[in-house]
Amino acid sequence: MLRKLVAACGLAAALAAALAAAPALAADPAHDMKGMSHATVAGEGTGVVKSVDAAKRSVVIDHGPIPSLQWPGMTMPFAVAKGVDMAPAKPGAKVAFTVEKQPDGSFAIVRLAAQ
Ligand SMILES: [Cu+2]
Repeated sequence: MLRKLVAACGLAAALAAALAAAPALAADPAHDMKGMSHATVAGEGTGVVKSVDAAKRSVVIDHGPIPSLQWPGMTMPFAVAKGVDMAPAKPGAKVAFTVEKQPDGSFAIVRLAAQ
């Protein structure tokens, strides 16, 4: 009986915590709407690095299809966003990456990892 009561209390505490957390998520509607009007356009891809220009933070990748962007496979250059480690970008290396549409309409790599 006592054990049941403790369990019930634990559940109540968990519920209270969940309820307390929920308003925190909804409490920033302005931020939410901003996120919606500037919806991020991004996609995940994999491919083979063809060439790298470290100084220009540019990498040419022969990438497979990226369904979320409705891109077929192709070889194309990408800018690599500031702060993204370019170490995995070595000619001939297989990489997995995330591209994100920039304000100017171009796509930049925002995540780059050896595959
Ligand atoms: Cu492409």
